[in-house]
Amino acid sequence: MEQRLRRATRGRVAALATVGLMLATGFVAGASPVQAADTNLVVNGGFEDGLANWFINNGNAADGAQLSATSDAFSGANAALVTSRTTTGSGPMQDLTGKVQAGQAYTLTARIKYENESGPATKQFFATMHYGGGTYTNLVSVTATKGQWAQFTGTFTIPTTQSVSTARLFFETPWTSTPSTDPDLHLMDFKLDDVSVIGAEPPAPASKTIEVVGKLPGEHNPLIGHKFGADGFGLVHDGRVYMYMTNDTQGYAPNPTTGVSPGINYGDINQITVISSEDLVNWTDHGEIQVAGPNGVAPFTTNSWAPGITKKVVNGVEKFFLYYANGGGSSNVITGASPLGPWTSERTSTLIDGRTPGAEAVAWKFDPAPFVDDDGQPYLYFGGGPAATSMPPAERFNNPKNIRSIELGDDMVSTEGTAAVVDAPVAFEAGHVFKRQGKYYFSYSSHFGGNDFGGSQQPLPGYPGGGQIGYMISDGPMSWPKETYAGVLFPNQSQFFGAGTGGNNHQSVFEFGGKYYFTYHAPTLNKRINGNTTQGYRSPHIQELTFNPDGTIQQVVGTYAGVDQVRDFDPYRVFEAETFGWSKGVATTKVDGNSAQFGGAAPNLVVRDIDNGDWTALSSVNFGDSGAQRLTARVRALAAGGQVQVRLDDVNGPVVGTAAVDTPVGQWAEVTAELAGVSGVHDVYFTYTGPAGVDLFELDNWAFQAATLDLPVTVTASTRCVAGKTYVAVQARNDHDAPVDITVQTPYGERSFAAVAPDANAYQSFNTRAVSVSAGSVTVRVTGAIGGQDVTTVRTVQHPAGTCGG
Ligand SMILES: [Ca+2]
Ligand SMILES: [Ca+2]
Ligand SMILES: [Ca+2]
Repeated sequence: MEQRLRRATRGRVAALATVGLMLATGFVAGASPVQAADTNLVVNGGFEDGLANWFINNGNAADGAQLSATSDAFSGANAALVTSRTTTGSGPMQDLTGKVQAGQAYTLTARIKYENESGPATKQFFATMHYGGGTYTNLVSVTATKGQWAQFTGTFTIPTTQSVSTARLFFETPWTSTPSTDPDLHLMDFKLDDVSVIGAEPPAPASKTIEVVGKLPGEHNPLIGHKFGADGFGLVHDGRVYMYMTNDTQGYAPNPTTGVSPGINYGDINQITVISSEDLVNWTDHGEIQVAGPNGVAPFTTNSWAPGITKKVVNGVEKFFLYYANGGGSSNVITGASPLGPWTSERTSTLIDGRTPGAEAVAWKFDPAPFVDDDGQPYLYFGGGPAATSMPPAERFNNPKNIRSIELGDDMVSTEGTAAVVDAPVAFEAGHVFKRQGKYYFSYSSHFGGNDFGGSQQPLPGYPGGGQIGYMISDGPMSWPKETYAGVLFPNQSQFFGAGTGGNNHQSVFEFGGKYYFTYHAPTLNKRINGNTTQGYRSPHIQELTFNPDGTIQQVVGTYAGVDQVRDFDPYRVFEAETFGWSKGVATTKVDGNSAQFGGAAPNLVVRDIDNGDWTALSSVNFGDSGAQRLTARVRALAAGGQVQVRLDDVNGPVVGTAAVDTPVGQWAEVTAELAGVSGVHDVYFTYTGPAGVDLFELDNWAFQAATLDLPVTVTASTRCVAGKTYVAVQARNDHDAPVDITVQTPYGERSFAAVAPDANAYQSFNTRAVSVSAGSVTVRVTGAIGGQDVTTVRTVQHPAGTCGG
């Protein structure tokens, strides 16, 4: 095998010497390649879909170059053209992460051409894999003749010891440290076409499904048990609370054998997770927004941490502005047409960075939190990290002045003026502002001391200790002198949740239904998976926030119990199956098409990884007095013999209805369960059964149908003869426990009775004006209320034939 690792700097020279020895063969051959299936791992290798799936090598900041489509193709209508190369590594790149495997052999082919007039007569090119960090391996080489398409053909075997958690293929010219000294030789434009990497089929991705019950029945924290989410930021809109979170699940990779994931790597995270609820206990999973990265809404950003969101009417249109940290170096914003998107980027560069006036001295220009004042003026709070070394150690520790406030433009995607210092004591990060009764509240996370903050120090009396949420109260949104400090609003979460749950925190505050709520995170789900040795995967929590008469905040106590459910769940509608109070053993995935519940452009998810014994549950569902008669589920069967069972109040409670998932495998269809005895308020458990060891089905949405409400009434109809004419007599007895209105209708007349008392009769005898009548029908219409709901019951009964004749 001829794999060569090269460091971007030192190691690379030695590696290239070895590459040089291989040039005679034109490619790098594996000694005994593993026999591979005939699968091409490269997508759009012929560039016939333009630049889809391709991007310019952005492995280091200096690799900037331009990638465009060109009609000068080796085959088909398109090829790729790379121009404005600044390093030898500047070239077209495709991410093969998750596709290539260690120990496997692959065959690589591609066509390449350069034409620069002042370039050399021949030029060597490499196909190279970037395995992350400084690890690059040249895979295949070709020496091209100027103006002619040259062909890469070679095999390479990935060493069994090579980590492939990052594997990005790109094309380049041989490395040299200062290519700008001879750009004609090193930095020529080139064209690429017909790229293929053929080998073993990509491995099935390892399951990320969380098998433990991460949110215990009856408890309301963490908010969800089937995935992680950090730095939650609450937004209230149209009677729902939306929570936007750093997608901690993105890099979660539990070992298939041990179940333990490597520690969280924030560099993996470029998505924001969204969940929402109208009751603060049952949460709907809206999936992830692909914010950053090559395929992100804002592809000029790399990461999306610590979201902050607000809404504002701009030019007559209500829009949603989602701010996020692009790593530690900058902050950015994307725009949503609704809280669930669709999302667009109005900017082509980051919103907050080193050029932002007043932010120059901020070490970490991250954690952006928006706030729109009552007069419509928007503000952004951001910043954190080490204090300036120019300060005396005590000041660096106690008043690091590392957080800023700045006015946003009316468009919400620009800043105005100069950022002002927020002099928050012992500040670290996570600034956030809300307003209550004319006062502004700034909360933030405090630092843990150490070299970044002037070494070992004692906080001033009353100042927060490490990893706490402190707060300040001010009369102005841009005025935060240290004197506005008001205390610690939340101690470190490990005080409440114990070993393995420490670390820094990130909070938000929102008002919902007249109460204030405090959001924070804690790795409590991680702890339920792995015990006290957690790997840093955080989960969202909410507690109520209460105030003293003087406006100060009562210190929040973190609990698994969480907050009260603010309203019962309404089952009589279509609602997404990805809505849980609690769950076990399931995962969710985004599917094509819109949400049946949220409509518009809202994403839709389905519940997957449903095995025998898995379940999902809803808290405090109100079926009303008359109850539900049927459950409808939209399902896609994946195996024969699956069932959805409906149980009340406990996962082992009696089954009150069963839907057989007997629909064609692989197709979406509706199944129903007839229900018995489901009325009043209950927790509802959907328990899933079927053959063991296979995924049974996927679930999209549910709907309960209310039982038909009926007012009890006893109707009799008879005929009799009076003075030579036949009469039809109708009697209706009110069997309900409250008065009802009764209307009796016959072909011979109609009569209404108001407020017929319980057990009383409405009676009317109608003259047919005929000697004889044949049998016919009469209609009795009863209106009243059942459980506060207006109900009309209609009864049609037969009367017999009647005659006065002999
Ligand atoms: Ca082509
Ligand atoms: Ca499962
Ligand atoms: Ca759904």
